[in-house]
Amino acid sequence: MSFLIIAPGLKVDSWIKQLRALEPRLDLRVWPQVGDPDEIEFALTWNHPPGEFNQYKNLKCIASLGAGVDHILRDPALPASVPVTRVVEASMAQSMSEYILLSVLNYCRHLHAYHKDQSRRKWQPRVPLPAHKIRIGILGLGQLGADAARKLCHLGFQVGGWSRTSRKIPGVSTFAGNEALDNFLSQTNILICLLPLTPATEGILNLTTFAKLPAGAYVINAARGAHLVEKDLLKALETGQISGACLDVFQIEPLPEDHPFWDHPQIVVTPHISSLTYPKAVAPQIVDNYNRVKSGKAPMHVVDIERGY
Ligand code: NDP
Ligand code: OXD
Repeated sequence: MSFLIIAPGLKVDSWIKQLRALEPRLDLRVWPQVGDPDEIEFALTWNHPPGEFNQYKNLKCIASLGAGVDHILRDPALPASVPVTRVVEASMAQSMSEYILLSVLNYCRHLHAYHKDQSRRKWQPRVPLPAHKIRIGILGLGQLGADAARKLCHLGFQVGGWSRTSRKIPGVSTFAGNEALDNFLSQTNILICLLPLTPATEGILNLTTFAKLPAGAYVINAARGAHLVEKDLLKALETGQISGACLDVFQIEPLPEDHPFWDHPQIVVTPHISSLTYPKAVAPQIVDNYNRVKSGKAPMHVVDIERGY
């Protein structure tokens, strides 16, 4: 049973090293050196070329190299009967929570402004926004959102979270479904997007959503670039409805050199690093799934293709 890594543009040396360390006899191939396509039964992938999977007629599992699967499900020619899995890993939730805490505290303690002051040798103290007065709203209460919610609660913030189905997290006010969205937004000073990208969530960070937040709210998007209507954010910043944003993901990545976000004084840009997939941490669950599939068992962490996550 051959294992194919198909991740155009990504360095996969450390994946190969970790996979081989766990399974020395793995018949591992790296796209485009595929060999006989009929031998490929397991594919580990990130941003595969659309239609690619159709030539592997014995494929039994398509494994995302990350937590998100939008890069797989957007393929209109995706074979319908092959299970798609994703990464679920505690270290990814920890890493994302660190990024969220950093961004929230950066905003509340005005660090972004102090960086600018420092470059001008300007001494200008600002009053911090106290955690207990700030209401944070997290879109998405899954592996990542729930962890961030818990950690923000520990710091003393008022935390709310929105999900598709109803969730319970101690100390967090939870909201479920589209009918609860407006109420959730009206109570949110810092809006954090940790949703999967699906037809239902694409473009959710738009002018209509921003208008439902209290004036001057802050936005953090660490999910997918297509959640944000970028021109709407620029408009909302101009009117003051949104006071600033921290963005890790973009419609086009890498963010084009001439993109207005780069120079915007109220936007913090990071290059899709909020939670990286570390091969050493994740290879065991990939190999475990490979072995499950090999012995005829269903893989773990299968996504619902219809639902989109
Ligand atoms: P999960 O699948 O564990 O959680 C998704 C959450 O979103 C769930 O709470 C789900 O609701 C909610 N949700 C989905 N659709 C809707 C909807 N239509 N309305 C309301 N809520 C909805 O995902 P993760 O937490 O593991 O990851 C989230 C995303 O983060 C990934 O899909 C990926 O795109 C992104 N990501 C970004 C990274 C980066 O470096 N920037 C790194 C890793 C992930 P319910 O609980 O009811 O199912
Ligand atoms: C992921 C990501 O989905 O890194 O894991 O974006």
